[in-house]
Amino acid sequence: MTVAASTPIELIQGVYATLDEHLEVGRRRMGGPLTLAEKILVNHLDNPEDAALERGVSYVDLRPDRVAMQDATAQMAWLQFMTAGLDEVQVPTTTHCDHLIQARDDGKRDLAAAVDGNREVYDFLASVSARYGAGFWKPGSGIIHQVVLEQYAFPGGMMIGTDSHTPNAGGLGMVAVGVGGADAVDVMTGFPWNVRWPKLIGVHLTGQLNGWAAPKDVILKVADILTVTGGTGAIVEYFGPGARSLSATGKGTICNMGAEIGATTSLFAYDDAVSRYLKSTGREAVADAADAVAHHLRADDETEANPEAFFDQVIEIDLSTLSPHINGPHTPDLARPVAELGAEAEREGWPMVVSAGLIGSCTNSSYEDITRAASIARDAVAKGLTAKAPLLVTPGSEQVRATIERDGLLADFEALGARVLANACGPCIGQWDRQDMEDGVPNSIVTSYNRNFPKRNDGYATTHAFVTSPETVIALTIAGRLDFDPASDTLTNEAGEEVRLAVGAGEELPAAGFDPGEATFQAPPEDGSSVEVYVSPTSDRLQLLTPFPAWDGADLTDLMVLVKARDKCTTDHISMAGPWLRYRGHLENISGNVYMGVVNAFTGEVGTGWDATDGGTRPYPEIARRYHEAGIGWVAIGDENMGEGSSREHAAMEPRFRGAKAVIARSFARIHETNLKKQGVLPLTFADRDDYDRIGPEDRVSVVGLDGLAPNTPVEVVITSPDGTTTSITTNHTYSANQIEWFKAGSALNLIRQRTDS
Ligand code: MIC
Ligand code: SF4
Repeated sequence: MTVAASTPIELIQGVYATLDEHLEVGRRRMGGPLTLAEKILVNHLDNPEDAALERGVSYVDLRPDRVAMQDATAQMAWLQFMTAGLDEVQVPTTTHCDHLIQARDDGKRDLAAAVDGNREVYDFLASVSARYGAGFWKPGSGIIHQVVLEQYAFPGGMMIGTDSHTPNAGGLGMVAVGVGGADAVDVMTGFPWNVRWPKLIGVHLTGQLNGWAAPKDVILKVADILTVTGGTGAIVEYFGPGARSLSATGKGTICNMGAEIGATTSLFAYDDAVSRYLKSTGREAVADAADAVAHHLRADDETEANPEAFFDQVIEIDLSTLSPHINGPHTPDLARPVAELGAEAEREGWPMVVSAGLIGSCTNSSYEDITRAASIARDAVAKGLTAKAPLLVTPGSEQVRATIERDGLLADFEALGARVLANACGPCIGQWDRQDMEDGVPNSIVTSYNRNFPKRNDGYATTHAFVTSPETVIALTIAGRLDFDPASDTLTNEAGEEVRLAVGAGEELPAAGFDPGEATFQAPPEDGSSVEVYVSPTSDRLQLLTPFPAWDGADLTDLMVLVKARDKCTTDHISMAGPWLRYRGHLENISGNVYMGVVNAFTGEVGTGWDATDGGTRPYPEIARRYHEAGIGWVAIGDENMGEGSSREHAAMEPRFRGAKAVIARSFARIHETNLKKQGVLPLTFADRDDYDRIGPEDRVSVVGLDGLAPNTPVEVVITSPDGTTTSITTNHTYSANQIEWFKAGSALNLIRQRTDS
């Protein structure tokens, strides 16, 4: 298999060739017209005739067209793949270096420092990709999702990626889903990808954006309506005249941040805007192929005419009346119009002064985003204004960077005093060596990113992060205050005059075409078998994996409660990013952060708990290590939406490695739940949500009757309190029959090993 810098037209034609036949099967089986999501899913079913298609209930096997992985998750995925004993990936796969570059000075210097500091990891990823036939995008090439949008995504395709924002490619009409590394390894080793047949949420867009409103505001509004759990288990499909009025990259922004509502993915239909984008990024042949099957690359007309009959839930948004929004702090679904933020900040005591503005991330770093923000910068400079706070800009890809440099847009930002960082995630994932602020000082930042959990950007718990569109970021940074509404307020310039910022004027695509910039793609050799993949036994950043032991067939008895989490417990709370990204390829070392950010439900303290071995209080990672060394099994208890956020499977592998047997929560985020299952840890939910309150710090927990573990059958959990009284409670699980085999084998990977060995 050849893996190139873009998806070969033959692959795309192959996907389109089966549409007629498969969609007929789909219409017959589902009894009528299909939504776009259903069309793409049916066309990728391993077995369209027989798969059980019960929304939100049955599991199906799918055959994605591609796999993409970013450096922070790819390390663990490749380490797992290496143990499968195959010679080559079975599906086109790419590795992208974007998460490990720290923002400090400027793009050039930061990139050089990263190449130097991460050499061992980059060498590993480059060689492992070459060895097994995958494409490699070097550091500096850009953020995975922007590169995928520019090179690999195609309408009607399906891909999985080891990053929760993989749905970005939904902007081009692709079903693109974020998964843990073990799911990626299934597909890379030639097995189907197993997922629950999704529910469908339709978002009907009418009207047209105007004034300061941007595509970002659509998803900020949807997040407000659905909250961080409202999209769980669902694909969100956008349709209607308003959808067709948006640019392809604008659609990408909306799909990208659908990760924040827990959606499996989000999706737009193929239309003229997508065609224009494909052509502008050098993919005329893809646009022509899509034109030939265009009727299959949008929902059947009946679904738009009568959406309630086809979607489980329908949301109406009129773009003409949508006002600019800003969400946060601390959660991406706390929304309000920009005009109302000042009053709320005043009421809540959030710092009114903006201490930094950050533009970029995979959500908002397209050419159009940057042109809109740059036009505001230009206008501000012309009107005698400067930015009141530091402004940092990260271009999404080398192609975007080279193009905006050529078109003079970087200069517009620099004239306002902005710093342009490397084409990478940077401060979005805590890779920000922030010099202008100290920990402990309450401050507010505005970003065009998608996540804003505490400590996410600069590692400081006292930073309040608000997410909004790039144009609102730049306006609030110029004003230096949260209580500035660019649509109605004025600013005083150097000459003492009152001036108003002009609405941003974006260009959808560069008139002079894209400048590809530096060549940063490395194709694998024809035959990679002689490429050496080196992992030093003394490395502190990479460690070969030892398979987890299989289940011994006995019930899990007398487990300690290592941690009981209160409130939000995202993957950032379970396995922090920032400085810990360094250890993403070393399971033992990264386990040094396990549950570090969790709020202890018993004490309210962050990251510490009761150690049963001596009754002391210690940081969770230390207790976990001590339990591991003493061979003590344990459980973790969670509240709602346990494991919200990232796809990082470290949040499941670390507990597994340290001896977790089960995680019992009120509810789980999709990817985290799957990651736990894949790694052999039981994710259970309280049948009675109040049972969460029954669990005390010194209780012992037994999960019993496991030899009868079966789909749709509750699992009994017995809680023994220190005085010996026992309480039996009921928990539920979402295992399918096949997935139970993962638990029995000790991990899903152990099963793959058994199969590839035989
Ligand atoms: C994120 O935005 O949280 C990340 C970093 O991109 C993660 C992946 C990771 O933890 O490596 C994600 O969203 O999946
Ligand atoms: Fe990178 Fe941030 Fe996007 Fe995650 S959300 S992929 S860290 S830019």
